[in-house]
Amino acid sequence: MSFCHILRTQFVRTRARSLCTKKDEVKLAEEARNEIGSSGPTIFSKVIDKSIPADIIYEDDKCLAFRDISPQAPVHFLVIPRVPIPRISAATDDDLLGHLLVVAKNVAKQECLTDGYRVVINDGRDGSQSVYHLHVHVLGGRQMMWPPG
Ligand code: DGP
Repeated sequence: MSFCHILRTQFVRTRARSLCTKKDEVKLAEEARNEIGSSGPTIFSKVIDKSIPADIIYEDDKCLAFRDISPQAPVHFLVIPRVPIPRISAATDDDLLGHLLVVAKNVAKQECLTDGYRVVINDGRDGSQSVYHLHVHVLGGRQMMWPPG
């Protein structure tokens, strides 16, 4: 780890302590670690290469969908590209983003979410992203509230 990375980690931790609750601090520290490693593999690379178990409910040559390990709704799955794009703001203007949404819609139908569902992409610190491998959340099976927290 370079000196700059250590400084950045300290900065994020200090900011977390002054602004946030303990729970937020833990999340920000985790994010800092992920951000430092954002050009490298995340836990989702291990889901893709199947070196860790996941409940995969759809896959094709560009992406896969699997159930979230910490579901926030009766149905909660993630759609991720096979290529490790760290976050949506780092994505290029190709058709991959559209494909992820098409797959999200098709798998939502497969999961019988006929009364609707929510599609979420968290980006970066303010978006509360914790895993720096682009992922589309699909949540359904209960009434969603607005505005989100
Ligand atoms: P986000 O905060 O938007 O970066 O969401 C990351 C999501 O990833 C979070 O809802 C929990 C989920 N997640 C993290 N690690 C794993 C894992 O190893 N397996 C599965 N299935 N989901 C994971």
